[in-house]
Amino acid sequence: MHKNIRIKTGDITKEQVCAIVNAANSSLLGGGGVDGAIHRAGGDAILEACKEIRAGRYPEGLPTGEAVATTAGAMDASYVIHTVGPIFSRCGNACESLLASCYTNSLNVALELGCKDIAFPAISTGIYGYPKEEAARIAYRSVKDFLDEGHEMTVSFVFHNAQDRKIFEESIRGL
Ligand code: AR6
Repeated sequence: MHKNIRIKTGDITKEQVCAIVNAANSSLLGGGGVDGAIHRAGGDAILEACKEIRAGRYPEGLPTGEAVATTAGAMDASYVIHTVGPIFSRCGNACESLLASCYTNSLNVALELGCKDIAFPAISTGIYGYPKEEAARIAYRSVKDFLDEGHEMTVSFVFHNAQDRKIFEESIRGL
């Protein structure tokens, strides 16, 4: 395990880090899963900031694999970095590179914000149906490659339950 990677079980909205990542959809206007939890915990300020992003930089919605930052509203984190994971049944040959882009682009946004720590949920592995084992390997490799470039960042993977955490830990063994 890379020395700057942490694996946790819990609610990502409670993380006391500079940035938490949201597994959003391209509308940026909220949804279920971790997206719903983040908007509920952070309050209206997040939705307002997302609407501004839609009105400005991304009128057609945030493309899959891209990442943008907003306030974290009432949460302890300073920022939410919204990224859109691929829908597994629709991404074909591009699934792996799109999911890797979610992690890499989110990390680069965190870097631009001056963050030294960031927490990720298991992007695309809920409603978007990405197989958890494969998603784990892609997530871990993307983060490890970024850290191996020498960036100073502590990265947490936060799983909603112990079973998902176990799948992740077993899937990345030996990487
Ligand atoms: N803390 C940490 N992880 C969580 C939390 C939480 N509070 N809540 C759920 N998870 P999903 P996706 C886990 O479905 O697959 C939304 O409607 C969950 O157990 O949230 O990328 C969006 O608006 C799972 O392991 O995201 C999009 O439309 C992981 O977060 C769509 O779902 C991701 O599951 C995105 O689907």
